[in-house]
Amino acid sequence: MNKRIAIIGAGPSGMAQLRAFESARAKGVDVPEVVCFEKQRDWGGQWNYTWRTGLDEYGEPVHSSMYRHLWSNAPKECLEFAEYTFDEHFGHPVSSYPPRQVLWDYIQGRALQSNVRQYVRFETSVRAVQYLAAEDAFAVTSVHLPTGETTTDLYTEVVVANGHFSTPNMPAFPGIETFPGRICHAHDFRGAEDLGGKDVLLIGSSYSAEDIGIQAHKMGARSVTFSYRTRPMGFGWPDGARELPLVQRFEGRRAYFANGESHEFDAVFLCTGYKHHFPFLPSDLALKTQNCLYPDHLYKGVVSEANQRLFFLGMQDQWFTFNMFDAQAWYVRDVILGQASLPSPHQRRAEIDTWRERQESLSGDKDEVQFQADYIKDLIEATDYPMFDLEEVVATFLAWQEDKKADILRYRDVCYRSIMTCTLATPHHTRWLDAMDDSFDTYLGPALAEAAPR
Ligand code: FAD
Ligand code: NA7
Repeated sequence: MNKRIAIIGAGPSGMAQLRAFESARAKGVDVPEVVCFEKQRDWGGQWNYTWRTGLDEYGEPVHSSMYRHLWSNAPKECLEFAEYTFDEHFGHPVSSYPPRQVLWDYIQGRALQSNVRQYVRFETSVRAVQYLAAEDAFAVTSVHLPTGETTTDLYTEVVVANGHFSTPNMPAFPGIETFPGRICHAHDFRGAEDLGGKDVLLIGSSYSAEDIGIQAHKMGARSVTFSYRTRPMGFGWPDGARELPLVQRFEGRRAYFANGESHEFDAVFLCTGYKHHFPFLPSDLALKTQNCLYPDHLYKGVVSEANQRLFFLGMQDQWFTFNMFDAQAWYVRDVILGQASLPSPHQRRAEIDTWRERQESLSGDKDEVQFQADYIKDLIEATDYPMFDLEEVVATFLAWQEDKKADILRYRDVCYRSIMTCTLATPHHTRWLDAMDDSFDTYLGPALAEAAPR
């Protein structure tokens, strides 16, 4: 059969894949049919905020884990696309840590520019992918959610881009069922407005705990307690915030910690991470991995070892995001189009092993971010995606880490220089701690918002 490509998910990774094919088409390459399935009404993945939690209006698990007033948690200069810059999108410098809606607009701007929306089947959820050896193709079954109509079509290649920060890892703690207040996973957190004057407990010591904790502080929580399993985050927390070792048990409102302390709380947030979840894939094709920098069984981090026509985007733990997804999507495109050839399965396995051995030896942030930069460099060298100064991005990530250590409440007020255009970000008109209205128009200012592409 003729080549036909299915992309599952139109978040930043799936959109990068669409853009990659479109960029080849613009250069005169004969691109096969591409269909992108997106279960939400709009694209943008995590960045497409919803007030809903649990199930959506069609009974589908709600995808996005972002909350209403989320701002970028790393400098935008680290995630900038190499071939569609912030300058090009906004026409003027903006701050280094835009709110969610502004970054959503940026991702969207590039996709609209390349006219790829036509390839997306919205409100269409992929239910099953089955490899048919006789046809050497995949049967992809999807459901159009508003009508309930199911369709099965054959595709020669499948690109899985469904994200991996949506299915909560939900540990239990003895006695937690007796806690009378609000308990939810970070996935279901939508805002801290109701936490004013409250005592808040966050279990976990990574990005979600840190960010929801300082959001609770910003919104006037009386106290914020972080509870860690392995090690504390160690930032200079403001008055009223502290880190304690892991909760051992609950008795009603009271939590008992491993160091013998106990305290009463009004709300508990399980910031305990996520599981990679592929309900539409049979077990022999599904990726089984922890959240790590180099998941096993993926050559170049994207080509499935189980089937070389099956690809996964964005499955890594993420220092880099949008530009890493681009590098992956460009490489996957070239493999599909035959512009990049795959070595033998044995050689692919050996290369996976080499990366994974290096992953085992990593110690600390500097090693980790350098590892991911080297991984991206390896991908870009195999494609025509514009190479950018990855060492500068590493330096910016490390500076960001220092900013957080210096002041966890004010790091978002720091400005960085674009690695792509050298433009220096402008300070936001309101410092993050005081910025309560982070709508698109207020962020950009009315005149600039008018001028910016939507
Ligand atoms: P996603 O964004 O998760 O998109 C996956 C898409 O697949 C979704 O649109 C979903 O609806 C669709 N989908 C899933 N299953 C199906 C199906 N069966 N059928 C059809 N469609 C399906 N990154 C940053 O760079 N900066 C940040 O500040 C930042 N903050 C974050 C905060 C939170 C709370 C979280 C959870 C993540 C954050 N990230 C951040 C990382 C974020 O994951 C990436 O920026 C990016 O969204 C990942 O893109 P993706 O396309 O791989 O996955
Ligand atoms: P992460 O970065 O995967 O971190 C998960 C955290 O949860 C981490 O601190 C874990 O502790 C902790 N964890 C996991 N299981 C448990 C149990 N059973 N008990 C206590 N603590 C536990 O997930 P995040 O949600 O913070 O971040 C994911 C993305 O969302 C990220 O890209 C951000 O940009 C936003 P550990 O250190 O393993 O002991």
